Amino acid sequence: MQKKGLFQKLKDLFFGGGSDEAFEAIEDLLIEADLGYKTASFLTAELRVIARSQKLKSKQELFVALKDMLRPLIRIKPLEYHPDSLNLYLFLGVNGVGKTTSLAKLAFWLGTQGRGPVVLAAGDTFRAAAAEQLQLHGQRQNLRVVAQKHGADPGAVLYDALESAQAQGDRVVLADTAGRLHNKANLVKELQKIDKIAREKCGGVYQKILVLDATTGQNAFQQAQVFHEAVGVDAVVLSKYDSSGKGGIAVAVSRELGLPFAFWGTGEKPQDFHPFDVEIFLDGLLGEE
Ligand SMILES: Nc1nc2c(ncn2[C@@H]2O[C@H](COP(=O)(O)OP(=O)(O)OP(=O)(O)O)[C@@H](O)[C@H]2O)c(=O)[nH]1
Ligand SMILES: [Mg+2]
Repeated sequence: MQKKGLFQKLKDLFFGGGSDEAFEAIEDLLIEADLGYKTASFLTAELRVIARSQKLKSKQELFVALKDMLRPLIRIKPLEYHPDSLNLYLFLGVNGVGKTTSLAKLAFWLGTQGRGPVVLAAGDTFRAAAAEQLQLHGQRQNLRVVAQKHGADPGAVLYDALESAQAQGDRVVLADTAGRLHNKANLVKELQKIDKIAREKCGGVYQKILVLDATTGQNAFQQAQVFHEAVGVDAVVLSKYDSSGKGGIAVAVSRELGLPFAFWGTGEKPQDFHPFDVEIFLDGLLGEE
């Protein structure tokens, strides 16, 4: 992962200790790092107050202060899981963000934690070959896949998967969804139907996992807003963190929408999936001191 953190960029800047220009430059860097205008200006204003009151002058001091301010803003949440009940994780996100891959990675991760048995539900009935893609993941990990034909009702697929998991005593259902329908209103309506079935039928832990692509910047923020408003999001997976120099979008999504991050994806293989770690994240975002 070749990342140039904010601190290196800060070092490259002309820096007249504590000047207005310096704070403007910091704000620009934060915006550039995908923290969004709102969070960037909030942080810069706070940093200015702290720098004045504590008489911070050096880049090093400002860096530490910024890191201390960011730390509590990032929400993280371990995956909710109950060993004695069914655990349903419904994967949400726009097309191409990494839903299906993240779902397969979570299946693998659950296996490493001794959790399962896991069954996969091919809830993306919209995109041709989506079910086949999931079947392939199922084969590779030796997991059962519940699927129906292309164009089937995704709610019915989920219902089937839950019923068969309950009948067979499976512990986990990982359900895929379509990232794109004919339009946004359709997508929202469809998700609300799926959500209703999940709530009524699951009877155990039910978590909606939103996948956000770390490389898409501010766009990811808007996606989070749409999905959260539509059905409510319980936890976020930050995918493609390996290809992103920043991942700063996690700060804005945490602070402005209050959504917690559970995992990040660092590649295409099943094992490229890790619980979200704030310190590693901050080091990646800000760079080493
Ligand atoms: N480098 C990298 N690539 C990833 C990661 N996660 C997913 N991908 C790749 O991103 C592409 C899209 O992933 P999918 O899992 O198919 O995305 P999706 O959201 O299910 O897409 P749709 O089904 O079309 O809505 C694939 O080529 C994945 O291999 C990641 O963490 N890092
Ligand atoms: Mg998919």
